[in-house]
Amino acid sequence: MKVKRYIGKTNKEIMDKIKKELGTDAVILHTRKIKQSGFFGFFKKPLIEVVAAVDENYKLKNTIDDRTNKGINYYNSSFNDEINNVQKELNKEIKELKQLMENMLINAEKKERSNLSEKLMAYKRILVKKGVEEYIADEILNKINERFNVEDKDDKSIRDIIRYHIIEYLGNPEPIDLSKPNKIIFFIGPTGVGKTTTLAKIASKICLYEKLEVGIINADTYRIGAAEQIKTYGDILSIPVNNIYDIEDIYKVMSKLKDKEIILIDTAGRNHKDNEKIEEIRNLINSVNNKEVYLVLSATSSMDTIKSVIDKYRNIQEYKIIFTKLDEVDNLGIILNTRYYSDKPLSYFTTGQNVPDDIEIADVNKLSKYLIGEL
Ligand SMILES: Nc1nc2c(ncn2[C@@H]2O[C@H](COP(=O)(O)OP(=O)(O)OP(=O)(O)O)[C@@H](O)[C@H]2O)c(=O)[nH]1
Ligand SMILES: [Mg+2]
Repeated sequence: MKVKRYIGKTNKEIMDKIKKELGTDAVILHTRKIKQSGFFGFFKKPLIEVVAAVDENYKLKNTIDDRTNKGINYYNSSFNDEINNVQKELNKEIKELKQLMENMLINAEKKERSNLSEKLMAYKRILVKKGVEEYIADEILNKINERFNVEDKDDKSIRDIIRYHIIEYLGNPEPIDLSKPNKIIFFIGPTGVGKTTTLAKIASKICLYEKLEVGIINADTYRIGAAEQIKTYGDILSIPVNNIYDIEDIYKVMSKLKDKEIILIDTAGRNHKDNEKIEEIRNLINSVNNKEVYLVLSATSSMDTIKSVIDKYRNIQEYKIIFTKLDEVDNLGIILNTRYYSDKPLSYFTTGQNVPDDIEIADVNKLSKYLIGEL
């Protein structure tokens, strides 16, 4: 340490000197005023004494500290990067763990709610594999679980119990009621599901086996070729086919067909997203009495599509469901799902392109066997 004494008249004068000699790192240790000696000194301004010091190692230390700080900062920044990475990893793991725990809780809750015995769980797996939605399988099996002591039953009894329940859920099939005369039957539904083919199958069955007088109205004048397609069927079956272009045409055509006991009306395939066209069909249906409406759905559709079709046709209050193209799919669970979702009766299943053979009244018994893996 270097210590030095300075005397001057003003603080500024002394400070400038200290700065010059000791540098800006100097510190003031002590100051005092000194009276000047002698008689004349009494009238003079006192002088100022300042003792200043500087630590000669200070500069070196500062330089070292500076470098050390930089080192620490560098170390800190790479350390911080590492911490950030670890933090990110941890956050990711925490998120995954949270998800895992939530799933475990949901599963535990489900299990608690369903509390299915292993025997019923095995059937749940079969039903789901056959395309039945999980919540529907759960509902059916939970009901059984609540009512029966499944543990003391053999396999056959359990299978029967489940099958009877599925049959109940599928409901009784409701084909066309031919006991009342002058019926008007509408076939509606999305494009390409098999409305015209199904109408032709039903028309020929009624002609051939029921010996009833049948007339056909084609309201599908929208698609080129549709009129020809149905006219061809009409010609083969010797059934008159009349086209209608708007709702007023139906009055005239109906009077022409006044002697027919059954009138089948084919409608244009409507994109279920086209509300206006569905409204047109609804108006046509509402314009007549003594009718039955069949919504034709293809088993090859996805459940989401079927749900949205059913939602769009909700303003048509009474209808029954025909499922087509069963021959093209493996998972017939979609039929049980649709029945559950729409709460509308099933009527016919179609199983191929052959007219009139590939159609049957919806066989819920056979379907129930299939759904539990017996067929
Ligand atoms: N595999 C199979 N094909 C079928 C069945 N029913 C109808 N089809 C076929 O499906 C296609 C469409 O049948 P259409 O009867 O013209 O269908 P649509 O609903 O009238 O069609 P649009 O009038 O265009 O809306 C044709 O190739 C039919 O042969 C069925 O049960 N199984
Ligand atoms: Mg058609």
